[in-house]
Amino acid sequence: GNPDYRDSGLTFPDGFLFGSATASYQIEGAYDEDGRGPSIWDTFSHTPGKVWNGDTGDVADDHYHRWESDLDLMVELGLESYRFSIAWPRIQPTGRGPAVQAGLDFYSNLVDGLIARGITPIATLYHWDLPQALEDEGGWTVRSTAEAFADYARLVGAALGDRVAVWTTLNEPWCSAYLGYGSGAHAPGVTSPLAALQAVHHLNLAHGLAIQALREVVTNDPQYSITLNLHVLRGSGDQGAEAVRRIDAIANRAFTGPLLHGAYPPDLFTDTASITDWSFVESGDLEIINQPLDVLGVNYYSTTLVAVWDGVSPRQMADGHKDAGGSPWPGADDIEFLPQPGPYTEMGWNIDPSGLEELLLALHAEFPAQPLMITENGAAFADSPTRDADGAARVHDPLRVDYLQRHFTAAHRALSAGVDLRGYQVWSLMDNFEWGYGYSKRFGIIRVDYDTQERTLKDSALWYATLIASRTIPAA
Ligand code: PNW
Repeated sequence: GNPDYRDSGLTFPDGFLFGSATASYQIEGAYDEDGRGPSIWDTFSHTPGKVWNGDTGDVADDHYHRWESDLDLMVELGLESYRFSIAWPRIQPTGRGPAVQAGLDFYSNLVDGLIARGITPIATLYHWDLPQALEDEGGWTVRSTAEAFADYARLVGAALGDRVAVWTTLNEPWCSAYLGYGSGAHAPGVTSPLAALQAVHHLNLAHGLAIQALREVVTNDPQYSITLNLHVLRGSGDQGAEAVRRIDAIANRAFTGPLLHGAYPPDLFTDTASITDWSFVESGDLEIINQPLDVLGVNYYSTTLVAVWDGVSPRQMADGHKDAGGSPWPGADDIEFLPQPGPYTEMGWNIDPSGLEELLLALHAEFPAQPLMITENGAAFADSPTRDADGAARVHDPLRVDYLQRHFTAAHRALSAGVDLRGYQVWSLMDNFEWGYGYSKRFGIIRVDYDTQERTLKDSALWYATLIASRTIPAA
């Protein structure tokens, strides 16, 4: 029990899945090949001023053409699982209609390649690349998008549902709703508190409908899941507890409530009453959303410090979000987001492994029977390539190694306390398109040279390979 979490020598149980994660738009490129339709991220990244440096996912890591050699890198690391996402517009270019065979084939080959290498496939159906044609009809603000998502899930489930081990419906609906339709920092770049709350519900509904559709077509008894980026909140000042309650309602319980308790929290309705009466929640929706989850995916990077604003001094908004004009916190204009003590990653996010332990323990306390999986954790740092004396290409990234060591220690502490934690997918397998930050932030444990597409295992990748091979946390 080292209070700074720099422990080594801790061993993980057999069956605990050591893996890594990516997402389609962030790595694939080939944005107009084999019948792929445009997604909201193509539109957004091609709109001047939306993404740092005008970067786009047109080429990204060119993984669409390099997937086989990328699989071989996974073998070098000894990965036991790989979490990837499926690009909806490769399957249905307009979000509706029959499946494009070439799109299904790409993911089918990927899944076969994983299984042939002994790597468990964890497939996410939606990591933010909504077909643009559906956005043109209202996107996540309208119910018909949730219904279309179920049809898409059925097509993918029918094609891959004999081999995928874990199905994740949505990645981080918080980001889709509040950054996509509230702050506007993410595609489609809408800045409307009402639209954000409509999106929350239609994303929740899409999850439930998709699980129902998958259950109808899969044949291999997979696990069903969703991945949430729950906020680990700390309060400051006299009304710290009230500030935490407010942000917990909108950021966390707006999802865990319907998903795991079968109801939206009443305080969410009262907190947002000036924006909407939530009449878009129809009778029967909560039963659809409240599906048993075989595993709940947890993404964790940092903590959040909140206070009730005094209304007089300048309101602090050090929340680590790109300022894109709107607020990601509908109905919370009286809440401040305070700066936190460092150290920080290159994103400006504070490093605090105790938050991961706290989150896992809190989830276990609230949902004791719920298995959990860390579906993302990792860090962006501005590491750079060097050559060793023998000429070998190296990337020394001691800050990322330290970050991972401390967060694996936090996860191990939660396991030891009785949390049913099933695995850990490091974000990310390789440097990639970091959304509004383009290629300026590198989360990979493998470096990508964007001029040559050359891949180099960073020291963190070698460290992770040692952890996986020994199942024991090495010294950083
Ligand atoms: C997650 N925020 O995104 C995503 O699932 C990944 O695709 C992404 O690359 C990774 O975390 C690192 O950012 C987030 O502003 C994006 O709070 C933004 C936020 C959180 C998560």
